[in-house]
Amino acid sequence: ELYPFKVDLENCDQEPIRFIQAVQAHACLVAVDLDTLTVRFASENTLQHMGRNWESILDRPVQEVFSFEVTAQIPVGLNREDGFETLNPIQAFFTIGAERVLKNVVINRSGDYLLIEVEAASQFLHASRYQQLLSRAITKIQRLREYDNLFRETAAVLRQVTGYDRVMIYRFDGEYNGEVIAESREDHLEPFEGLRYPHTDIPKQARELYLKNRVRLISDTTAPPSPLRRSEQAGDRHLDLSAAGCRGVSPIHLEYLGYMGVSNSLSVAIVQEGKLWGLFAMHHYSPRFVDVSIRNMLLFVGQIFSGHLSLQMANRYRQESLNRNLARLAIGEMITKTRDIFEGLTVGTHNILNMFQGTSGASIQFDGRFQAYRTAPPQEMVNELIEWSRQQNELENNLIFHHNRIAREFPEFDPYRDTAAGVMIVFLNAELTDWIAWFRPSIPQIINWAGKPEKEVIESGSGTRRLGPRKSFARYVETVEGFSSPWTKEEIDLALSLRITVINSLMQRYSEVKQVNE
Ligand code: BLA
Repeated sequence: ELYPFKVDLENCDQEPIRFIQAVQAHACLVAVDLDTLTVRFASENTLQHMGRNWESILDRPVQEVFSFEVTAQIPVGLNREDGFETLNPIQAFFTIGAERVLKNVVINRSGDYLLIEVEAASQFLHASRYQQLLSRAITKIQRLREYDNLFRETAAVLRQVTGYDRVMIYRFDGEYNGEVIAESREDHLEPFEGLRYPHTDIPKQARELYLKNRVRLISDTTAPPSPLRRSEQAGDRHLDLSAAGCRGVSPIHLEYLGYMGVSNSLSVAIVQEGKLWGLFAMHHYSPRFVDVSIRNMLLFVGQIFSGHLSLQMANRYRQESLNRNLARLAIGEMITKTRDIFEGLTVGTHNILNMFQGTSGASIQFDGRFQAYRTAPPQEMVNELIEWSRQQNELENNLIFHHNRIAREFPEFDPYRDTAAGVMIVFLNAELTDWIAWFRPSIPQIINWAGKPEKEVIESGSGTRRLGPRKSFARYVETVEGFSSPWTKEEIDLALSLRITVINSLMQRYSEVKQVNE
């Protein structure tokens, strides 16, 4: 069976997509057992891509199936533990019918097997043209100095060099929900920029695959996949296709692309510090095959982009932390000058209401006095929250509490979630009776989705009914609703250093008062 796992919207994070025993039509796959160097798996479409039907190559030694250009790349006596790297692609001729055809061969290792893929080699891609495209993309990216332009310009240059209809920069947040932060598209296409999508649209196991295999081509969403056939000698373990570019695509994802009207999708992982930061996500509205050399080029451009991004982020971080420290010091001076913590924290150009992006309100409790600013929830509610937060173990350094969806932990806050979905509290004294609290609104969610919310159920081939996109959309709203933007580590650190500044300014004030009295 092609898809032994029945996938629906509830279980798609469990779907073993590495083990889908089929390949996409644009390539064929042959798996060679490392111990015996014989073929144990072959996709049904080998005839079309390498001129031999799958029955005739199963259980044959690899030298009988591939020419010397290919077999020369396979080291003799390769062990399970050994690393394996060929320079992919290998160009080799195959006799297909009456013709000799030049093909690209890609070899990867999968446990005890070598996965050998054979696919078309683009005749139009001359080395000089390739060089030109690559250098254009890289020069452009490296010239970009403004963090904000980086994304839009990169999308534009990628579309220019690849000819895709739509190129998006898709960025993940801390929970792996995603946002299209920039795009370049054909004029007649509907814009996706600014749209957010739930983490369930790219399930965990799919995201993990991107760390191993950073380019994913889905060449034609309408082409029937080619099933993998196995030799009797292969046992009954499924072959792990993680490393294969032509790995068959999850039926639910094909359905999803279908709703978007997309025929082809190419994505490239952007990795920062070992974690998936985002994707270059490209769509084409007709099927198209992209040569492996171009895919490798995009992989490389992705790496350059990623390096440039780290650099820009570090610059931006340095600038921001400078600004933050200036703001903190200005607040400290204002407390000293006004001799009033309430005024000092709130009246100056720099104040606690503009210190953190997106602050909707704040409250201060000091020395038995309480003040609320802007849209802070009512005093008695805030007091209850403070009381509750004091008992939380996760009170960092015993001084700070923060949450970006407080109503989930403390349901009494549910009525205030539009303006106070997120909260950060910093306690000023060890008794936890004096504090500053910041509130953040929930992030407005754009009610638009890649699926079609109006479609309720989908009739699948076998007569079983699957949950359609509306259900997924409802879940999307549920997963993203009621969150504020997260409190970052830098913001938490800033709140803690503000605390020290406030205490120092207060001490300075008391010592002055003391001096005057003496
Ligand atoms: C994979 N889902 C993906 C990928 C993207 C998205 C980019 C990577 C593969 C690709 O490039 O097509 C999602 N694509 C998007 C989003 C946009 C886009 C959000 O262009 C926005 C503009 N997907 C679902 C649900 C399930 C699901 C509900 O929406 C599960 C029930 C599964 N998505 C799913 C799977 C994959 C995937 C299994 C991996 C496909 C593969 O690599 O084989």
